[in-house]
Amino acid sequence: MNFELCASMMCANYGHLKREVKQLEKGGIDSFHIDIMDGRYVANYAMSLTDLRCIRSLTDKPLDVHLMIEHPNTHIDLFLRNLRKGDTVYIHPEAEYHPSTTLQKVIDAGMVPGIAINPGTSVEYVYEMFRIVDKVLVMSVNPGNAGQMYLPYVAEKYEKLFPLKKKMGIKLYWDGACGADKIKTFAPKGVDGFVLGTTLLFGKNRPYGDVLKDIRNLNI
Ligand code: S6P
Ligand code: MG
Repeated sequence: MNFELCASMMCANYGHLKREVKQLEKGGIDSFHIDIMDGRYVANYAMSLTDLRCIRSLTDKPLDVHLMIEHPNTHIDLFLRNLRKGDTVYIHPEAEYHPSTTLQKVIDAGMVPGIAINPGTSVEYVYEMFRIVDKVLVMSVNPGNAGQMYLPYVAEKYEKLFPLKKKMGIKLYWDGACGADKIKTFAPKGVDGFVLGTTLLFGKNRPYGDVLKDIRNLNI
């Protein structure tokens, strides 16, 4: 069965960033997930614009940029001008007064518009935005850190989202604590892609290609 695998680059080894990108690419990763944090919307700093630029220059694969920053509208141009057409930009709707205006900027720049929904944010709160976004990043941990525990109540939100995929023309992506069990259960139900971090891909002392091959060979 077909699903996308995205590498969460905040979990990569920054001592060898180029090698990491090349090995992930060779191993068959579909896209690179770039977690940008501002220390305000979430209490952490992960990747920066410089990291984004560096990874953008190392690969022709798509990037998906997950902006965990307050008022992304203020800084969105900085990111858009460093991306290529077809890259994805996710914003958190709660971080913006007028999220649709910000999303329109993403669309006008030729990027794929997305929203990220926190575990505590309801489908109803973001419903109208489904009319203009292509991708929905469903957080199964609270945003801010890698290596957290899966929050099982998110599964119920997915049940509300699956019937909306066709109706609203959205694709669903999993972000947070993604293990093989989650891919096995949720890919057949309709999750289109999975962000892989420390739970499944990084820090395992196994070649990325082997891990990715095992995931593609899961019996689903
Ligand atoms: C969290 C961030 C995520 C994580 C990723 C880590 O704020 O948006 O993209 O980097 O989920 O994966 P894991 O398997 O370590 O939870
Ligand atoms: Mg993320």
